[in-house]
Amino acid sequence: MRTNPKKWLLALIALALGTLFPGMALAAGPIPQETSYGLPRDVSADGHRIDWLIKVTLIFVTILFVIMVIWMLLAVFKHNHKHKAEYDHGDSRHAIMVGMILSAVIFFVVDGNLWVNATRDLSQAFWNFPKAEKHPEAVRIELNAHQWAWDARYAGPDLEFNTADDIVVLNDLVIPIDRPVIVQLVSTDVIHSFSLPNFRVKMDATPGMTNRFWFMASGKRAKPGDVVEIGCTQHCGTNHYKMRGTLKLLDWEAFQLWSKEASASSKATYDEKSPTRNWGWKWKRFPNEPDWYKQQVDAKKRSAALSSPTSGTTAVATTERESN
Ligand SMILES: [Cu+2]
Repeated sequence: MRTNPKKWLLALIALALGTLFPGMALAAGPIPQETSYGLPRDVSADGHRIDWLIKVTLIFVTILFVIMVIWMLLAVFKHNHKHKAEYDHGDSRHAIMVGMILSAVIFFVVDGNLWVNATRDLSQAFWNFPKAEKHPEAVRIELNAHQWAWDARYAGPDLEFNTADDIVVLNDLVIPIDRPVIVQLVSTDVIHSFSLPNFRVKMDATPGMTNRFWFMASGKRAKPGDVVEIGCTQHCGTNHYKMRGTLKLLDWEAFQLWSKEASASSKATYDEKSPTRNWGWKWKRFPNEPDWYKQQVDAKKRSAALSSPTSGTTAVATTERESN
């Protein structure tokens, strides 16, 4: 019986679609739940980009795997004792051309797809810091990795880092949903790696460097009160396993309330001699990063000016200075 190539192609396409569609159905439906198989549940705005790359690459390599297995089976069953063996070194023009064309197709389709889409994802999302920075309600966090915990710091109401009203937490972070979170990450001892599997985000904490990344929880994929895991993905010593933290997701109002309370209690217990409190730094401005502090102060002035009875003159003054 002859194998029908059309039938095989259809079977492969069906397999490919079957792998793709469960993910798509989840993305469009209700908030996905954690399962004990597959990828960790995605709660982020951009994690689906990484998942797409993984799924498509899985489909490509599955197709290649099936083709290779069929090819080997054909070789086993077609070339048997019924005919005399023919030897060649594989250096004929035909053999070299087939090898090169096949390699080129795999390289340009599988690796090319990864390269083009990963580059696009980096520029549109993961390395698109201006997108996060221009959001007026973006949350900034300073993160200090050390053996064996994560110290995190939020600026507090004075909008300045390393002051008495900073919120300082250990291992358990809180962020708002649908607001970008920008993190500056350092390490005080060895290399650690801050990992948020549910956001498809990971960044090394390297001694002597300030590394940055940003991410955002999506209201379409997570609900307020959800808690996801933080892990260290760089083996960093005996108690590496202890660097498990949590990230709690709140809606914007609840987050503001939490910040207010956490800042008040941090301020009340502030001890300037405590090394666990005073490890922060002035928010580092990377090239082309707008002056966040100035922006926030200006925004506060603007809203104060608008709500005051003599708003006219102050608002004009602010606008004039901006246009200069
Ligand atoms: Cu670590």
